[in-house]
Amino acid sequence: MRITVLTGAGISAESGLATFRASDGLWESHRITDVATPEGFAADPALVHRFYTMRRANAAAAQPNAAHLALADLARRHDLTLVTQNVDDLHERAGSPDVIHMHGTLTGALCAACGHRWPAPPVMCPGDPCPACGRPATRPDIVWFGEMPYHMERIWNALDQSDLFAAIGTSGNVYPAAGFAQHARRRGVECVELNLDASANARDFHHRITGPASRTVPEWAV
Ligand code: BV8
Repeated sequence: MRITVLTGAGISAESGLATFRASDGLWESHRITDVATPEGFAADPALVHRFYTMRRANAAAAQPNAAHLALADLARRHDLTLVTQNVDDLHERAGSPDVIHMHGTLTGALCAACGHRWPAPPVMCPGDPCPACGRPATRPDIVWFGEMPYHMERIWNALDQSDLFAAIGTSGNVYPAAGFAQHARRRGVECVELNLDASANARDFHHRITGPASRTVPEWAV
C-alpha cells in the first residue's frame, strides 16, 4: 500500500520540543513575525540566530519517541513517503530513511547570496561568511512564512499516487501543508488524522484518531 504521512510539531511534543500552538502563537516566548519571517531576520538577525541556536540545542538533546519509531518501522513494510513540517531531526534519528523536510532543517545552513548549503554549526551569528562565496549572507536553512516550502512537486506527486494519507500532530493552520488532505481527498485518497485534538482542517479527513502520538501512532501503524 502507498502511504503518504505528514507530521507536525505534535509528533515531537512528547520528546519535549515546544509546539507552536501550545504557546498561544508565541514560540518559545518569541513572536512568529520576529523569528520566522524574512522580515524578522532582516530586522534582527542576531535574535533569529539566537532563536534557532536554542531550538537546535533543544532538538539535539531530545530523543525520538514511540511515534517516530513506529513510522520508521512502517517504512520497512509499506511504500511510505514521509513529509514533515518539523525542522528537528527526530524522524531521521528514529531510523526513517528518506524524510522530506518541507520547512527546512535546524541542522542546515544556507547562504542567502549564493544558495550554498552546509551543516549548520551549533551557533550561527550575523555576518558569518559563507564557506563557498565568503559573503556574510549566512542564514538558517529554514522556510519562513512567505517563503516557498521545499520539495513541493515531489509531495504533490506522492499525494496523487497514494492509497492513504495520514496527518499526525499538526493543527492544520499552516499552508500549503494544511491543504494536503483536501488535495488527497479530491483524488479519492483515504485520509486519516491522528492528533491530540481536532485540527483546523479536521473536516477534510475521513477518519480521526484522538490521543497522544506516542500511543496512537504505534497502534495505527501496524
Ligand atoms: C507559502 C519553519 C507561498 C519555521 C514554518 C492566509 C491563508 C492561507 C495561507 C496563508 C495566509 N496568509 C499567509 C499564508 C501562507 C502561510 C500560512 O499558511 N500562514 C498561516 C499562519 C495562515 N504559509 C506560508 O507562508 C508558507 N509559504 O505559502 O509560500 C509562496 C508562493 C510562491 C513563492 C513564494 C512563496 C510557508 C509556511 C512555512 C512557515 N514555516 N516552520 C520553524 O519551524 O522555525 S511553519 C511552522 O508552523 C512549523 O513548521 C510548525 O510545524 C508549524 C506549526 O504547525 P504544526 O506543525 O501544526 O504545529 P502546531 O503547534 O500548530 O500544532 C501542533 C498540533 O499537535 C496541535 O494540533 C496539537 O493538538 C497537536 N499535539 C500536541 N501534542 C501532541 C499532539 N498531537 C499528538 N500527540 C501529542 N502529544
